[in-house]
Amino acid sequence: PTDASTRRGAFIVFEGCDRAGKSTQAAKLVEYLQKRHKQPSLKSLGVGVGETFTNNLKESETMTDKAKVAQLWKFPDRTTHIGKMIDGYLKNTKDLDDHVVHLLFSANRWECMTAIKNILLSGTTLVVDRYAYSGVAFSAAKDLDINWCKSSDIGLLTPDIVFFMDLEPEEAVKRGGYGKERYEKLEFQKKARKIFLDLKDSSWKVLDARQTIPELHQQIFETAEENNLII
Ligand code: FDM
Ligand code: MG
Repeated sequence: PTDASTRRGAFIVFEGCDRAGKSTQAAKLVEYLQKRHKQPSLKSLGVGVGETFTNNLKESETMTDKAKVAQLWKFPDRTTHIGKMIDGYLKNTKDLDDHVVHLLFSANRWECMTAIKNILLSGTTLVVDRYAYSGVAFSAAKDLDINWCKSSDIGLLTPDIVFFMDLEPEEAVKRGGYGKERYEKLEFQKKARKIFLDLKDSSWKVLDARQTIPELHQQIFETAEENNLII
């Protein structure tokens, strides 16, 4: 039996190329975790055996409670000072050296590490849309040395599981095409996907992202459950 009050939250990452469905599935997983989470019953707390109680939580309390169960995060986090520099680069309003951009993406993770650690330790599960694998795949796709790319992320918290949403970039293009951001180009995405697949380790679950949204969602929560990541 698991106990939300003593157990740390799970660190779940979604990775993949653009338009593979990461954001959709990450949001659906968070919603699933929040809905399926059961409040400890009053009885189990040793109160009023045999009596009935009504749940009179206000909407605001329910929201706070949901955020305590699971939260959705995303990298790059474009809201920080570093994130704003990254955003300008991706939107082509600012040019930066490839090495500098790589280090900014990495620093954007580092600046969140204390917060992430504390949230996990408080028992909240984090579902994170992109992480250090994206950092390596997209920078190495520009022919930066792969070991140099990996080095700035050494020491970051390791995810419990990585769902890699695998989709051929040719298929991704058919999904309404890419936007206008710097990396949203077919040849570049193909290069990044190859590098992603070389980064696969034992924490990875590679999903065929051509499946429907409900099919993928089911595979994802079942896999999370099998891996004991759901409280
Ligand atoms: N990206 C994302 C990187 O190049 N390095 C990183 O470390 C991360 C987290 O940023 F093309 C790339 C991947 C993508 C772009 O990401 C913006 P979103 O998920 O589309 O916002
Ligand atoms: Mg994008």
